[in-house]
Amino acid sequence: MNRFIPHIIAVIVVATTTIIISREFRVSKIPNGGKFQCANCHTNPGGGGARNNFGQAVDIRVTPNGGEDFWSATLASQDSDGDGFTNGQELGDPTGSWRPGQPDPGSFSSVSNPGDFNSRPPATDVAETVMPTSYRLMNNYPNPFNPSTKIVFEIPQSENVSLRIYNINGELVRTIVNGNLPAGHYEKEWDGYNESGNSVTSGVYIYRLTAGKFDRSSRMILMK
Ligand SMILES: [Ca+2]
Repeated sequence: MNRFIPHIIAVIVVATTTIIISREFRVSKIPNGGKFQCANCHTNPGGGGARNNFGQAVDIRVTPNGGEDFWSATLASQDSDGDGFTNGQELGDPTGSWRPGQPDPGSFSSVSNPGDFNSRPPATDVAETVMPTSYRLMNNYPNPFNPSTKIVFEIPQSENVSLRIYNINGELVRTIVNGNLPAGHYEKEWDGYNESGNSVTSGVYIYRLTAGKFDRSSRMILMK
């Protein structure tokens, strides 16, 4: 039986080495990847296991011999975790121009995890580095919420903007924004209070953003 032990050890060593090399290879090919290591690509925060959307996109671009750069404008422009920030915005390289060996792009403190919906770059940093190219109203978060939620939107140019909350009967509950805003990325909080300063009851509410000709509404749920 003992004669099998060296073979078993050899298999374990080779397998472990392969895993470590593949991990280091992928992390080194992601801008600022060192901050989150394997958690950038895997659903398990410690690495390994199933891949998140970002990890799947990364994996497609990694060749078996490791000789190809996968980070690209295409991958940078995708929003793998659906939080309203592109992978490039989250990793500090919005255009996908960074290449391995170059200094880390962006601000290290702003780097977030493109595979985690709850990990987002600070809005102020994103607004400074990336100017939106279109009008967007993102899903509020959290949702359902209690007691407050954030509503995220982008405008590509200076515009008269209104952001208002309505109840399910279409009655105005609260005006969050009403005025001219410069182009940028915005996160506005609604604290669950109406214009009279009273806390509103649980239920479905509608937030409506108008900016120039852009007019979009979405629903959210206050659950106390
Ligand atoms: Ca994202």
